[in-house]
Amino acid sequence: MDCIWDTRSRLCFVLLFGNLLSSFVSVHGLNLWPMPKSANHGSNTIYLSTNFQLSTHGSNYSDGSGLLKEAFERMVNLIEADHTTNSKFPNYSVLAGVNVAVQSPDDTLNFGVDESYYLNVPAKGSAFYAQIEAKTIFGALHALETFSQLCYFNFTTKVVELHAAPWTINDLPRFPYRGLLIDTSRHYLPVPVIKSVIDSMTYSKLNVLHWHIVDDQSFPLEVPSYPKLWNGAYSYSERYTINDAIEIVRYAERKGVNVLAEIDVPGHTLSWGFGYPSLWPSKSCREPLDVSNEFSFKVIDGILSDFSKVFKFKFVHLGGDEVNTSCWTTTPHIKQWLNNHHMNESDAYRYFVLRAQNIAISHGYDIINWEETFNNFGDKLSPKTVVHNWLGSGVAEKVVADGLRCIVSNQDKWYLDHIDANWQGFYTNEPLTNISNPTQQKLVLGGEVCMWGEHIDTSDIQQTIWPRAAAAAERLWTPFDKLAKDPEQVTSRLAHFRCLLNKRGVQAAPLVGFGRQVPSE
Ligand code: CP6
Repeated sequence: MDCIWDTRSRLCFVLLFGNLLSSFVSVHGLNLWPMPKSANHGSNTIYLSTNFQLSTHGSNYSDGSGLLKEAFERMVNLIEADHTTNSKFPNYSVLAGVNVAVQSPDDTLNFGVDESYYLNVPAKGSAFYAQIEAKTIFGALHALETFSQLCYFNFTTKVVELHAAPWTINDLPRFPYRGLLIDTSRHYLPVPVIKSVIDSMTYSKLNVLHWHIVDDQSFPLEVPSYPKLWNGAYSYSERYTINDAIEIVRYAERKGVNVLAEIDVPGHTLSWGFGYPSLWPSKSCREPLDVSNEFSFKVIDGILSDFSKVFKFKFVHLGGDEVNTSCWTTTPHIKQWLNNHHMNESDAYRYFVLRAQNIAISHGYDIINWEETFNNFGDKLSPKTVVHNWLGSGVAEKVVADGLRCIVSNQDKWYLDHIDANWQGFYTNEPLTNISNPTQQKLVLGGEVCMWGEHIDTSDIQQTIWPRAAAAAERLWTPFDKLAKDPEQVTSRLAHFRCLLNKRGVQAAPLVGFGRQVPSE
């Protein structure tokens, strides 16, 4: 029985009805999340061997770093195949293992890596194997996740069952960029918490962790080039060493998750000045960064130089949002500088953002900037810019019409800190709204749900992210024509996925009525 039988739900009768229905027609394995591009199945039940094996016959991938072996062992743990004590099933119905054939020997992750996979689970044979085929190891990791969602531990017979075999699944993501933002400036998040967020992302095939590292409130990350930036940490211990950052990136990449680092400039930078007060316009007016001071750009250059050794993702995020330039016009030496350079406030904002872009490009990055940069001077942005929407709907169509790339995070739908926003809104947010030209559609790289940190911390981050982020994850993964038009059609499948998250130790909240989501009456 699935745990969607949620006695805390105020709308429990709705789920109860759905659950009674689904218990009559329930076929374990039809609850895949996100839904694959194509999935065909039969009606046989097979049983996983107590000695379930990984083989790599036909693979060009050597797994020198042990990434596949590790992923396989994680998967075996998740499905509790190691709890199996029953081996009294006829050989022809016992699945001996999974064979993984990967075409590319390369295991470096980056933007646009091929994530497609083919998964076949036969219904019978003798000592038979499930077959995974993928272009890259990262497609194979998604296939193992899908395989795990086909498996059920039967507590009566004490065996892992796989229902509705044979299965043939062909799958690939609709969008290459499927992100989740975390914010470690407003509340520090310990390294193990960040790792657990990364783990949970892989369950719904999200592939970019956008790390909003620093902001006004605190500067937790060590920057070797400018070590005093760290003085802006909340406390002695609420810090990340550069080795912590390396460890987080390594951990994420081994699971197919890219880490997008952000330094938000020139606004949102108050904490930078605790170590280097000359970055503040004045002691009493402390952000944005002093545009008249060459040191501001030297520090950005130092940070991005250090970043380029740690954060290997194609993109770095340079923020650029919510810039209030009043400190620039009220501080005499900056006002003078503006006059000397014949700039007004908006000229200076543009000058700052474009200079920061050039620094990032000099370190080999493409840039992501929040949408205000596009709204104010889109025609001046580098062609290497990806515009990150957040203010509302409608900007993506303008960005791609101008030939720039875009990521969608409109706050009316995809801001997780809006705790009254329900999963249905997350599910129905369509990144390609009003974009019908195929060339322009390709410029929408995907989207991202944002878990801003002002009002959450370690104690409740996971229950605030999940299950709503999973609703967005299906929107970003599953082909448009396979997405439910009415989100209520996926309620029981999402409820099932949220229970799976719980079972795996992720504190995902119920779909309705408790904690983060108030049912709309
Ligand atoms: N911090 C930064 C934030 C926000 C943004 N940038 C934000 C603004 C409005 C809402 C939520 C978050 N907290 N650096 C905007 C991109 Cl509603």
